Amino acid sequence: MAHRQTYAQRAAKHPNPAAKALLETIERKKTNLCVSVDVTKSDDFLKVIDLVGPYVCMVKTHVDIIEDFAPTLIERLQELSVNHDFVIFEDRKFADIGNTVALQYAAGVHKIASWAHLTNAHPVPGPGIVSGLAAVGRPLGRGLLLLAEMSTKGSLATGAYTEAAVRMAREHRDFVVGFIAQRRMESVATESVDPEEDFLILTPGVGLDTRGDGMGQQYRTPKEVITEAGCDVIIVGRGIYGKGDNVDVQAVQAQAERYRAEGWAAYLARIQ
Ligand code: 5BU
Repeated sequence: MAHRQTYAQRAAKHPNPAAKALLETIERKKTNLCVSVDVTKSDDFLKVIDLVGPYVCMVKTHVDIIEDFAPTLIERLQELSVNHDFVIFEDRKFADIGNTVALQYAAGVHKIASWAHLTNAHPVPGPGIVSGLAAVGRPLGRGLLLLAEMSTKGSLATGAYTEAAVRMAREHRDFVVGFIAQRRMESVATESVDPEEDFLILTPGVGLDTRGDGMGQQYRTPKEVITEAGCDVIIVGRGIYGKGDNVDVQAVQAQAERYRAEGWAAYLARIQ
Protein backbone atom coordinates (compact mmCIF):
# COMPACT_ATOMS: atom_id res chain seq x y z
CA MET A 1 0.00 0.00 0.00
CA ALA A 2 1.06 3.57 -0.74
CA HIS A 3 1.73 4.52 2.86
CA ARG A 4 4.39 1.81 3.22
CA GLN A 5 6.47 3.63 0.57
CA THR A 6 8.53 6.78 0.99
CA TYR A 7 7.21 10.11 -0.19
CA ALA A 8 10.03 10.12 -2.78
CA GLN A 9 9.02 6.72 -4.19
CA ARG A 10 5.44 7.89 -4.48
CA ALA A 11 6.45 11.22 -6.07
CA ALA A 12 8.45 9.43 -8.75
CA LYS A 13 5.40 7.62 -10.13
CA HIS A 14 2.49 9.92 -9.35
CA PRO A 15 0.66 10.87 -12.57
CA ASN A 16 -0.93 14.14 -11.35
CA PRO A 17 1.34 17.24 -11.45
CA ALA A 18 -0.05 18.84 -8.27
CA ALA A 19 0.17 15.63 -6.22
CA LYS A 20 3.65 14.96 -7.56
CA ALA A 21 4.77 18.49 -6.62
CA LEU A 22 3.39 18.05 -3.12
CA LEU A 23 5.13 14.69 -2.59
CA GLU A 24 8.40 16.09 -3.94
CA THR A 25 8.15 19.13 -1.67
CA ILE A 26 7.50 16.94 1.37
CA GLU A 27 10.61 14.89 0.60
CA ARG A 28 12.82 17.89 -0.26
CA LYS A 29 11.93 19.89 2.85
CA LYS A 30 11.44 16.89 5.18
CA THR A 31 8.06 18.15 6.30
CA ASN A 32 4.53 16.75 6.07
CA LEU A 33 3.11 19.81 7.82
CA CYS A 34 0.45 21.95 6.16
CA VAL A 35 -0.46 25.13 7.99
CA SER A 36 -4.06 26.28 7.66
CA VAL A 37 -3.94 30.08 7.73
CA ASP A 38 -7.39 31.03 8.98
CA VAL A 39 -6.99 34.75 9.62
CA THR A 40 -9.11 37.59 8.27
CA LYS A 41 -6.63 40.37 7.48
CA SER A 42 -4.24 40.32 4.52
CA ASP A 43 -1.29 41.54 6.58
CA ASP A 44 -1.72 38.81 9.20
CA PHE A 45 -2.22 36.23 6.45
CA LEU A 46 1.04 37.11 4.69
CA LYS A 47 2.93 37.45 7.96
CA VAL A 48 1.93 34.02 9.25
CA ILE A 49 2.73 32.41 5.89
CA ASP A 50 6.14 34.08 5.73
CA LEU A 51 6.93 32.82 9.24
CA VAL A 52 5.80 29.23 8.76
CA GLY A 53 7.02 28.99 5.14
CA PRO A 54 10.33 27.23 5.91
CA TYR A 55 8.57 24.50 7.92
CA VAL A 56 5.70 23.53 5.61
CA CYS A 57 5.09 21.50 2.47
CA MET A 58 1.80 23.26 1.90
CA VAL A 59 -0.27 26.27 2.97
CA LYS A 60 -4.03 25.87 3.22
CA THR A 61 -6.22 28.89 2.67
CA HIS A 62 -9.86 29.95 3.11
CA VAL A 63 -9.57 32.91 0.77
CA ASP A 64 -13.21 33.95 1.34
CA ILE A 65 -12.54 34.93 4.98
CA ILE A 66 -10.08 37.69 4.05
CA GLU A 67 -11.83 41.01 4.74
CA ASP A 68 -9.51 43.24 2.71
CA PHE A 69 -8.98 40.87 -0.23
CA ALA A 70 -7.39 42.29 -3.37
CA PRO A 71 -5.92 40.43 -6.36
CA THR A 72 -2.44 41.56 -5.28
CA LEU A 73 -2.80 39.29 -2.24
CA ILE A 74 -2.69 36.32 -4.61
CA GLU A 75 0.48 37.68 -6.22
CA ARG A 76 2.12 37.93 -2.76
CA LEU A 77 0.93 34.43 -1.89
CA GLN A 78 2.42 33.07 -5.10
CA GLU A 79 5.73 34.82 -4.41
CA LEU A 80 5.83 33.26 -0.94
CA SER A 81 4.97 29.88 -2.45
CA VAL A 82 7.96 30.12 -4.80
CA ASN A 83 10.40 31.63 -2.29
CA HIS A 84 9.57 29.23 0.55
CA ASP A 85 8.83 26.26 -1.74
CA PHE A 86 5.33 25.17 -0.75
CA VAL A 87 2.15 24.05 -2.50
CA ILE A 88 -1.12 26.04 -2.16
CA PHE A 89 -4.37 24.32 -1.16
CA GLU A 90 -7.59 26.36 -1.15
CA ASP A 91 -9.98 24.63 1.26
CA ARG A 92 -13.06 25.73 -0.71
CA LYS A 93 -15.21 22.64 -0.04
CA PHE A 94 -17.23 22.93 -3.25
CA ALA A 95 -20.66 21.31 -2.93
CA ASP A 96 -22.90 22.27 -5.90
CA ILE A 97 -23.81 21.05 -9.38
CA GLY A 98 -20.99 20.68 -11.90
CA ASN A 99 -21.83 23.83 -13.87
CA THR A 100 -21.93 26.02 -10.76
CA VAL A 101 -18.74 24.69 -9.19
CA ALA A 102 -16.90 25.15 -12.48
CA LEU A 103 -17.87 28.84 -12.38
CA GLN A 104 -17.01 29.17 -8.67
CA TYR A 105 -13.63 27.55 -9.30
CA ALA A 106 -12.66 29.55 -12.40
CA ALA A 107 -14.35 32.92 -11.93
CA GLY A 108 -15.72 35.35 -9.36
CA VAL A 109 -13.52 37.53 -7.20
CA HIS A 110 -11.05 34.81 -6.28
CA LYS A 111 -10.36 32.84 -9.51
CA ILE A 112 -9.23 29.89 -7.39
CA ALA A 113 -8.18 27.61 -10.24
CA SER A 114 -5.63 30.18 -11.43
CA TRP A 115 -3.52 29.91 -8.24
CA ALA A 116 -4.50 26.95 -6.00
CA HIS A 117 -2.60 23.78 -6.86
CA LEU A 118 -5.15 21.76 -4.89
CA THR A 119 -8.73 22.32 -3.83
CA ASN A 120 -11.44 20.09 -2.37
CA ALA A 121 -15.09 19.15 -2.79
CA HIS A 122 -17.86 17.39 -0.96
CA PRO A 123 -19.00 14.29 -2.88
CA VAL A 124 -22.62 14.95 -1.85
CA PRO A 125 -23.86 16.17 -5.30
CA GLY A 126 -22.54 13.02 -7.05
CA PRO A 127 -19.85 12.63 -9.73
CA GLY A 128 -20.96 15.73 -11.69
CA ILE A 129 -19.10 17.86 -9.16
CA VAL A 130 -15.85 16.16 -10.11
CA SER A 131 -16.52 16.50 -13.86
CA GLY A 132 -17.33 20.20 -13.46
CA LEU A 133 -14.19 20.96 -11.47
CA ALA A 134 -12.04 18.74 -13.71
CA ALA A 135 -13.14 20.65 -16.82
CA VAL A 136 -11.49 23.74 -15.30
CA GLY A 137 -8.65 22.27 -13.25
CA ARG A 138 -7.28 19.40 -15.27
CA PRO A 139 -5.96 21.50 -18.19
CA LEU A 140 -4.13 23.60 -15.58
CA GLY A 141 -2.50 20.58 -13.92
CA ARG A 142 -4.52 21.01 -10.71
CA GLY A 143 -5.68 18.28 -8.33
CA LEU A 144 -8.84 17.67 -6.32
CA LEU A 145 -9.34 16.13 -2.88
CA LEU A 146 -12.70 14.65 -1.94
CA LEU A 147 -14.03 15.08 1.59
CA ALA A 148 -14.48 11.46 2.61
CA GLU A 149 -14.52 12.18 6.35
CA MET A 150 -14.42 15.21 8.62
CA SER A 151 -12.63 15.84 11.90
CA THR A 152 -15.68 17.16 13.69
CA LYS A 153 -17.81 15.52 16.35
CA GLY A 154 -21.04 14.08 14.89
CA SER A 155 -19.86 14.28 11.26
CA LEU A 156 -22.31 12.64 8.83
CA ALA A 157 -19.49 11.67 6.44
CA THR A 158 -19.17 8.08 7.65
CA GLY A 159 -19.97 4.53 6.54
CA ALA A 160 -21.64 4.20 3.15
CA TYR A 161 -21.02 7.90 2.39
CA THR A 162 -17.28 7.51 2.88
CA GLU A 163 -17.29 4.33 0.75
CA ALA A 164 -19.13 6.17 -2.04
CA ALA A 165 -16.53 8.95 -1.89
CA VAL A 166 -13.75 6.41 -2.43
CA ARG A 167 -15.57 4.84 -5.38
CA MET A 168 -16.12 8.29 -6.91
CA ALA A 169 -12.42 9.07 -6.60
CA ARG A 170 -11.46 5.79 -8.27
CA GLU A 171 -13.61 6.75 -11.28
CA HIS A 172 -11.67 10.02 -11.69
CA ARG A 173 -8.06 9.20 -10.86
CA ASP A 174 -6.70 11.67 -13.42
CA PHE A 175 -7.99 14.58 -11.32
CA VAL A 176 -8.93 13.31 -7.85
CA VAL A 177 -5.60 12.85 -6.08
CA GLY A 178 -6.78 12.01 -2.59
CA PHE A 179 -9.04 12.65 0.34
CA ILE A 180 -9.57 14.80 3.34
CA ALA A 181 -9.97 11.96 5.81
CA GLN A 182 -8.94 10.72 9.21
CA ARG A 183 -7.36 7.41 8.10
CA ARG A 184 -6.26 5.56 4.96
CA MET A 185 -9.03 4.77 2.52
CA GLU A 186 -7.68 1.69 0.63
CA SER A 187 -9.61 -0.69 2.84
CA VAL A 188 -12.83 1.34 2.90
CA ALA A 189 -14.14 0.05 -0.43
CA THR A 190 -12.08 -2.98 -1.41
CA GLU A 191 -13.92 -4.43 -4.41
CA SER A 192 -11.68 -2.92 -7.08
CA VAL A 193 -8.43 -1.78 -5.51
CA ASP A 194 -5.73 -1.16 -8.10
CA PRO A 195 -2.34 -1.82 -6.47
CA GLU A 196 -1.00 1.23 -8.35
CA GLU A 197 -3.55 3.66 -6.88
CA ASP A 198 -2.01 6.29 -4.63
CA PHE A 199 -4.50 8.59 -2.97
CA LEU A 200 -3.03 11.20 -0.65
CA ILE A 201 -4.67 11.49 2.76
CA LEU A 202 -4.64 15.04 4.14
CA THR A 203 -5.82 15.27 7.71
CA PRO A 204 -7.12 18.26 9.68
CA GLY A 205 -7.94 18.09 13.38
CA VAL A 206 -4.32 17.92 14.57
CA GLY A 207 -3.17 19.44 17.84
CA LEU A 208 -0.59 18.66 20.48
CA ASP A 209 -1.93 20.68 23.39
CA THR A 210 -5.74 20.31 23.34
CA ARG A 211 -8.28 17.68 22.26
CA GLY A 212 -10.96 20.09 20.97
CA ASP A 213 -12.08 23.71 20.53
CA GLY A 214 -15.57 23.73 22.07
CA MET A 215 -17.16 24.10 18.59
CA GLY A 216 -17.00 20.48 17.45
CA GLN A 217 -13.39 20.31 16.34
CA GLN A 218 -11.52 17.22 17.62
CA TYR A 219 -7.72 17.03 17.71
CA ARG A 220 -5.36 14.08 17.46
CA THR A 221 -1.57 14.10 17.64
CA PRO A 222 0.77 13.76 14.63
CA LYS A 223 1.70 10.28 15.90
CA GLU A 224 -1.94 9.19 15.98
CA VAL A 225 -2.56 10.65 12.52
CA ILE A 226 0.63 9.73 10.63
CA THR A 227 2.02 6.63 12.34
CA GLU A 228 -1.17 4.96 13.57
CA ALA A 229 -3.79 6.05 11.00
CA GLY A 230 -1.38 6.13 8.02
CA CYS A 231 -2.29 9.63 6.81
CA ASP A 232 0.16 11.64 4.67
CA VAL A 233 -0.14 15.30 5.65
CA ILE A 234 -1.05 16.92 8.98
CA ILE A 235 -3.08 20.12 8.71
CA VAL A 236 -2.62 22.45 11.68
CA GLY A 237 -4.16 25.88 12.20
CA ARG A 238 -4.62 27.50 15.59
CA GLY A 239 -2.16 25.10 17.26
CA ILE A 240 0.56 27.08 15.46
CA TYR A 241 -0.57 30.73 15.40
CA GLY A 242 -3.39 30.98 17.99
CA LYS A 243 -5.81 33.68 16.84
CA GLY A 244 -3.32 34.94 14.26
CA ASP A 245 -3.38 38.58 15.33
CA ASN A 246 -0.54 40.16 17.34
CA VAL A 247 1.70 37.43 15.98
CA ASP A 248 4.60 36.48 18.25
CA VAL A 249 7.30 35.69 15.69
CA GLN A 250 9.36 33.34 17.81
CA ALA A 251 6.34 31.49 19.20
CA VAL A 252 4.91 30.84 15.74
CA GLN A 253 8.26 29.64 14.38
CA ALA A 254 8.79 27.42 17.42
CA GLN A 255 5.33 25.83 17.07
CA ALA A 256 5.78 25.30 13.34
CA GLU A 257 9.11 23.54 13.91
CA ARG A 258 7.57 21.51 16.75
CA TYR A 259 4.76 20.19 14.53
CA ARG A 260 7.16 19.65 11.60
CA ALA A 261 9.49 17.58 13.76
CA GLU A 262 6.63 15.54 15.28
CA GLY A 263 5.06 14.91 11.88
CA TRP A 264 8.35 13.85 10.31
CA ALA A 265 9.31 11.56 13.20
CA ALA A 266 5.85 9.96 12.97
CA TYR A 267 6.42 9.31 9.24
CA LEU A 268 9.87 7.81 9.79
CA ALA A 269 8.38 5.53 12.45
CA ARG A 270 5.71 4.42 9.96
CA ILE A 271 7.95 3.50 7.05
CA GLN A 272 10.48 1.62 9.16
P1 5BU B 1 -7.55 24.26 13.39
O1 5BU B 1 -7.31 25.66 13.82
O2 5BU B 1 -6.26 23.40 13.37
O3 5BU B 1 -8.69 23.59 14.12
O4 5BU B 1 -8.01 24.43 11.86
C1 5BU B 1 -8.37 23.34 11.05
C2 5BU B 1 -8.62 23.76 9.62
O5 5BU B 1 -8.95 22.61 8.86
C3 5BU B 1 -9.75 24.75 9.41
O6 5BU B 1 -9.37 25.59 8.34
C4 5BU B 1 -10.93 23.90 8.98
O7 5BU B 1 -11.77 24.58 8.07
C5 5BU B 1 -10.26 22.74 8.29
N1 5BU B 1 -10.97 21.46 8.41
C6 5BU B 1 -11.17 20.81 9.61
O8 5BU B 1 -10.78 21.30 10.65
N2 5BU B 1 -11.81 19.60 9.63
C7 5BU B 1 -12.27 18.99 8.53
O9 5BU B 1 -12.81 17.88 8.59
C8 5BU B 1 -12.07 19.68 7.30
C9 5BU B 1 -11.41 20.89 7.27
BR1 5BU B 1 -12.65 18.90 5.78
